[in-house]
Amino acid sequence: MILSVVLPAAAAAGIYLIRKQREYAWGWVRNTGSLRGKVFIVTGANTGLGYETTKALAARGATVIMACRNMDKAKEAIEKIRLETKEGELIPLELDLASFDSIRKFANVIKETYPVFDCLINNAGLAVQTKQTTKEGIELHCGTNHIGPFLLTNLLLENIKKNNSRVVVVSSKMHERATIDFENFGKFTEKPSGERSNHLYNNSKLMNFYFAKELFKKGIDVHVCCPGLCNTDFFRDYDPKFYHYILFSPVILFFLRSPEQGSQNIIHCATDNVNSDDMNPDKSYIVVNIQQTKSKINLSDEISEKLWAESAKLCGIN
Ligand SMILES: NC(=O)c1ccc[n+]([C@@H]2O[C@H](COP(=O)([O-])OP(=O)(O)OC[C@H]3O[C@@H](n4cnc5c(N)ncnc54)[C@H](OP(=O)(O)O)[C@@H]3O)[C@@H](O)[C@H]2O)c1
Ligand SMILES: *[C@@H]1O[C@H](CO)[C@@H](O)[C@H](O)[C@H]1NC(C)=O
Ligand SMILES: *[C@@H]1O[C@H](CO)[C@@H](O)[C@H](O)[C@H]1NC(C)=O
Ligand SMILES: CC(=O)N[C@H]1CO[C@H](CO)[C@@H](O)[C@@H]1O
Repeated sequence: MILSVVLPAAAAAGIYLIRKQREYAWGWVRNTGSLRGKVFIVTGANTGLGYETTKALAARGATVIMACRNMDKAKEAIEKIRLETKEGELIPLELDLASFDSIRKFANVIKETYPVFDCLINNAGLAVQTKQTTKEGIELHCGTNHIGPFLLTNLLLENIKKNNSRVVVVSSKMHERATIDFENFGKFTEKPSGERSNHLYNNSKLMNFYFAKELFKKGIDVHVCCPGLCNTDFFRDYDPKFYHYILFSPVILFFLRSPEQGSQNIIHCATDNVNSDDMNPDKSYIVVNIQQTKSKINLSDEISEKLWAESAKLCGIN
């Protein structure tokens, strides 16, 4: 009788403590130094990790250019942030990473209005279940998660070099079990048989790492990170049902971070004076737990150079 109360209570207390321990281990950006006068560009700033990053940067006084594909959502996000902080400046600006036209327009506006900025945070990204393409017909994961940010960063590269701006690439641990299929670069391919997970997403996140490596080789102060598994809108296309929550409850309890927690690695990459060499993507560093931990993959120069060339070809730049 007593046991039937004590045991569940003890189990609940145990789970709670483990969860708290996990949250502690994930870490938190403790630096609250002012970012007044600093300009950050955050893609996908209206929701999820981009939203939390934007809010935290603004709270420290930064100017944040919120690069969003939907201006109504951007404005709603600003209203929401303004309920929490009046600091900083929030500037919504239209950017659809699945359209070269939109990317070029956005880059031109930045060049005219904010030619000097401190940091470009390539955060926007997605995973979908169906066969979809960008405006130019590029497979959607490759197009939105890699090619779009590739073109955007390249269009702004002169500005980045001139002011020694930092570039943050939000990748994922999912890159570790991925490949870059040059035969079908930018094209849809079927899942390998027996796979349930999204290979196209994994592959696009590996492209993020190779992209960061090439930027690093060009002398850019680039930081690549994984935010961890986070409770954002990211899974919207997977339409989670209540039984998924039950089925995945151990994962949720022990691995799922809040969006605010997940944004910590991104904010850390964007604001901390981390030694640039420690962040060398050539050493395959990935930021998890705020400290740098080594990623498992070996980023070959051959692949990173080929990816750069193929991506440039696809964007029609040189
Ligand atoms: N959540 C996780 O567990 C997790 C884990 C590892 C890595 N990541 C990475 O973290 C980044 C942020 O994801 P999140 O979790 O914050 O997801 P999210 O809540 O779905 O937010 C994604 C953001 O990207 C924007 N976006 C999507 N397609 C776009 C396009 N074509 N042009 C411009 N913006 C576009 C979305 O805009 P709309 O609102 O208009 O759709 C949204 O603002 C992604 O790169 C993702 O790969 C997430
Ligand atoms: C995608 O990455 C995850 C995590 O590394 C892995 O478990 C999964 O098998 C990968 N999927 C494919 C199709 O490679
Ligand atoms: C990584 O790749 C390079 C060349 O592609 C190779 O020379 C090196 O031995 C590899 N390192 C590991 C640890 O596999
Ligand atoms: C916005 C801005 O001016 N950012 C930086 C540009 O570079 C100089 C030094 O090179 C920095 O002092 C600025 O903060």
